[in-house]
Formats: sequence, structure tokens, C-alpha cells
Amino acid sequence: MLTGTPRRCKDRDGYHQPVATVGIIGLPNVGKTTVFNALTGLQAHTAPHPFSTVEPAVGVARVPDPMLEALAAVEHPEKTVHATLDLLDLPAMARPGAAGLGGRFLGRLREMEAIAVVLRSFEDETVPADESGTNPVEQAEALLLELALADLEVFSRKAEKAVKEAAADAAKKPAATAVAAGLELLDQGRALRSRAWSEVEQAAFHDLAPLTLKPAVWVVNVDEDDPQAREVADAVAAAVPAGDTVVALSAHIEEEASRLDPEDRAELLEGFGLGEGALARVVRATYDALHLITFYTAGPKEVHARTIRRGAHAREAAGKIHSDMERGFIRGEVCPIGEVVACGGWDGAKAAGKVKVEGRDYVMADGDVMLVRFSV
Ligand SMILES: Nc1nc2c(ncn2[C@@H]2O[C@H](COP(=O)(O)OP(=O)(O)OP(=O)(O)O)[C@@H](O)[C@H]2O)c(=O)[nH]1
Ligand SMILES: [Mg+2]
Repeated sequence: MLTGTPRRCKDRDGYHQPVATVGIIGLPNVGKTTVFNALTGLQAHTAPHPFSTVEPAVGVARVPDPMLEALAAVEHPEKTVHATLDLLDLPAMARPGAAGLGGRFLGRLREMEAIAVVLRSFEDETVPADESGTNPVEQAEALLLELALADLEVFSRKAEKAVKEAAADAAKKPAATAVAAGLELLDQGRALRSRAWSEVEQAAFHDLAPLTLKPAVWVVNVDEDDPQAREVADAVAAAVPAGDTVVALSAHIEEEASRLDPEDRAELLEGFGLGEGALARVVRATYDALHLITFYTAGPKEVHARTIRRGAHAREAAGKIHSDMERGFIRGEVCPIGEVVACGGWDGAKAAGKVKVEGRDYVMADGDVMLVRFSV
């Protein structure tokens, strides 16, 4: 039996094990679904009127990975499998105090590990901007406040309970203190991630799944020929909690590009001076924000990019391939992917003495290729 398979989904590479989940939010008509489609290759309904998305949609985004392609080019496997992110496209949020659909789905957002916030900067008369405006800084501030208010509600409820629990059981005092500290920050309209929290404090927050503690990637949807795109992104970065990533892109160009084959795609993006495309940066930023790293397995059947938490040991990584490999782990044969590619493949790397034998407690490095020796 494979591990971690309770929700096996199909993506462009076939079945995958979900590793990280990202919810896409934003004000009405800002291009959320367009970004979702570009990332997933799906064709969810988009429309030039607000609230065109009324139910959450799920999809799978491939993590763009030139090294995986290079590995496949030397190994010639039957199949190449990319790492993935699970995306959730949510109905529009409203500004604090206004009516929106997204508020109903904040429970779904709490289940996500990271949040991608789409902000509208593009001007287009055919796409009304009445509810969002085209000032991304102002939208970011409104959404930060909305998320902080949602957390504030949850923390207020918890705080009362926590005080009672602490009065009855002294061991619960640190948790009550932590919740009170979180409440104070949220009451100022600030995100919980704008300061560091101890492990005890994080544990106290865990069940509340606070939205403002989740890593956020801000996606500024700009006009494709906007000469100010960089300045706009910098202004957003200054307005959001330090450490959040901001990416500027043109969602509808990216969506169009995602439907093309790789050559035409490169040509289109090149034509707009967009290089490899901003979507790769969005996925990468999310991946980094979640402290995920990639390791690879390579064989004649498939080369496979797999995701693990930074700091994971070899045995745990083996469990991502197959639970038998984790249980019966003997050793890992490990080599950085760059070396494998430079040596013309795994066999070449072995012959050149580049492959090292590692035990179960070896801390995996980003980009390791691993062959697991195991017995069951
Ligand atoms: N000009 C321009 N139009 C865009 C861009 N991105 C999206 N649109 C258009 O804007 C409209 C709204 O896009 P959606 O992706 O449906 O926006 P949304 O945020 O999901 O909208 P709701 O789900 O209704 O809140 C559609 O007509 C898109 O084609 C862009 O970068 N430039
Ligand atoms: Mg939508």
C-alpha cells in the first residue's frame, strides 16, 4: 500500500499524492479563477462580472522543475512525474463590512496550508472593478483586515474558554496566555505571522487554524504591458507582513500561455518579455513558504520529483515512495541531481563514485536523488 493516499487525485502526470494545499482568495473579479486555470491547466468558469465563482473548485498545479526535465533527458524513463500543489479556487471575498460569498468558505481556507491572494492592478473597461478597484495595496490592506477579523472572532471565543480552563488547570495557563497575546495582535488588525511565536504558543493556536498565521503569496494581476509592474509589486510587499512573497503577473497572458505546447508557450512569454512565465515563480514561492524541498527517484520506469519537509530524514523520505521502504529501510544511495545529470544518469554517477551511502538519519538535501535499499 502506498502511504499518504487517502485523497488520491489525478493530474496531468497521472495519480499523485497531495503534499501541500493552497487556497486562492481575493476580491471579486480580480482574476482568481484565471490564475487557478493557468496553474492547473483546467478550464473553470471565468466571467467579466463579479461572483462568477460560487462554489470552491479544486485542481492540481505541477511544480515547474527544469532539473527534473534534465534528469528525464538523461534517464529516458517511460514516465516523468512532477511534484504538485493542490489548489482551491474560492468564491470572492468582500471588503470588511460588505457582502461577499468568500466569507462562507473561510472554513475551507482554514484547512489549507498556504494562501495565494490575487490583487487586481489591470485596467479593463469590459471587466467591472467596482468591488475591487485597481489599487492592489488598498486591496491587500482590506483583505489582511478581513482575515485578521475572521481570526479575531475565533480567538475571542477561544480566549474566554481558555481563561476558564486555566483557572481549573494550571497546566493550561501558557495556552491561555498565548491566546490572549494572539488576540491582542489581531485586535490591532495585524496578522499573527507578523511576529514570531514559541512552540508552546504555536501549539495553543493549532486547533484554531488561524488564517493570518498561514504563509501567504500575493499575486498582483497587472496589465501585460504595465511598465510599473515592479513598482506596484514593491508597494504591495511594503504593505504586507515582512517575509510574504509578492509576484506580479498578467493572469490572462499566463492562462493563454499555459494552453500552448512548450515551444509556443516560450515564444508567447518571450514576446511579452515574461521569460519562463511568472506562474513558475508563484508555485516556487509557495513551495518555499511551506518549507518544502524536492528529492527525486530515478529508474527506467519513471523519474519522479517528490516533496518532503525541509529537515526530513532519509527513512521518512523513503516513506514518501512506499510505506514498505520506510518500514524496511536499510540504506539510501544518494547523489545531488546536478551530479547525476552531469554524469549522464544514475549509472554514470555511480561509476564516477558520486553516489554516497547514507543511513536512516541522513538529513535529505534539496535536490537529492535517492535509491532506497530495503527489505520486508
Ligand atoms: N484585461 C485582463 N482581464 C483579465 C485578466 N485576468 C482576468 N481577466 C478577466 O477578468 C474577468 C474575471 O476573471 P476571473 O478569473 O473570473 O475573476 P475571479 O476573481 O475569479 O472572479 P469571481 O470568481 O467572480 O470573483 C474575466 O473576464 C477574465 O477574463 C488580466 O490579466 N487582464
Ligand atoms: Mg472566480
